[in-house]
Amino acid sequence: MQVRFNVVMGAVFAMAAAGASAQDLVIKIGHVAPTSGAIAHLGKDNENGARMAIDELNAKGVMIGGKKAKFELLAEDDAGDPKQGTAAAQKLVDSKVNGVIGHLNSGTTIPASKLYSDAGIPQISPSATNPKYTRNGYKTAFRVVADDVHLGGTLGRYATKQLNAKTVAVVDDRTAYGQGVAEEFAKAVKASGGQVVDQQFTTDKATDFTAILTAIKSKKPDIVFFGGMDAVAGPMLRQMKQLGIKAKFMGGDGICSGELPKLAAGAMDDSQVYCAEAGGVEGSEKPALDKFKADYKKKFNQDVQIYAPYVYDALNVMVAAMVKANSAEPAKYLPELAKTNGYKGVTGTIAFDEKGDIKNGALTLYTYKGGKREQLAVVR
Ligand code: ABU
Repeated sequence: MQVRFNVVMGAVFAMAAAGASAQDLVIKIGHVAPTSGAIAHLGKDNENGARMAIDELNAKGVMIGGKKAKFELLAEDDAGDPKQGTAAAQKLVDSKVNGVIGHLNSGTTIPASKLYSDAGIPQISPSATNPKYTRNGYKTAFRVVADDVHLGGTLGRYATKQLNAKTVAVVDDRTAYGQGVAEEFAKAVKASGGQVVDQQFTTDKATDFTAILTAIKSKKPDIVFFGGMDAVAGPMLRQMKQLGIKAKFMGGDGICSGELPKLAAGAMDDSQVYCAEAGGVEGSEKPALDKFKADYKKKFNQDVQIYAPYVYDALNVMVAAMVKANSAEPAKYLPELAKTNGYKGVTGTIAFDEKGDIKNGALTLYTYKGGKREQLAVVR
């Protein structure tokens, strides 16, 4: 009798802690990103996107299985490290989350995806762009951004055709993302008539690029492409300036943040840096994204870095599938998630292909002027 009383009271206290009533259905959404380390500003941006979605869903009151859903965010920090990524994933699996939004980096998302797949837990990455993530045959893996084939390929063609580059040097940070996007960029440059005159490597923790930049300087490339994140790109731009390298600088979505000018500490000339975000909207879809950005600024007193709107959409797409299935049980809503087609998000219309990739994904090309990101074009 006493045991039963304790079990019941335990459940009551757990619900009270979650701000839920006996009639509520508590739905746990895991979120993983690096909220510590060099790209913590990006990880926090992602987490804010998830909090915004959760707060709105709870305020709106979503009914699932005849009960009012009470969404809880279980936010984990993986520091962008593959080992910490799998540890965070295991923690979420053990907590029996209903779904996961994350991780931010391809290098953490890919190994973690096996754990979620083994546990049958749907996962949507808002930012991991390495193609391998959705090519392992895991039915639980989805992403709402274009992949590195699209990113690197488009940037490579842009370099030769729009920027008229004849020669490029390519640097990557040896991460799953950096290496992948750099390879695709080099492939597209060569295929569109350009020449890769140098290839250098660094790490995602490096701060001194003197040796590789000195080697690159002697080859006089028109463009230096960097496969990696903004926290490394910023100091690299500073050191390019110190060494008198006048080449344009390009990178994928990982460098395409609002923070890059600060990280480069004034070492970016206007229209020197080009990058692409792995998504984008235009025309009638733009007001929704503009509204999201304004709401985000009001709520968090800062601008969106890159991925917060994609996190927000990923979480809402997951919940839309739960509503359609009338269940938050992973096995029940996963088939509805896979069937997502025509979901109108703030980052555009979302549909998944058979691999879990976004269909007809867009890219947004940017340059920087006066220390601010300036949109050039949305391409598909
Ligand atoms: N897509 C750029 C940053 C995240 C990643 O894929 O590692």
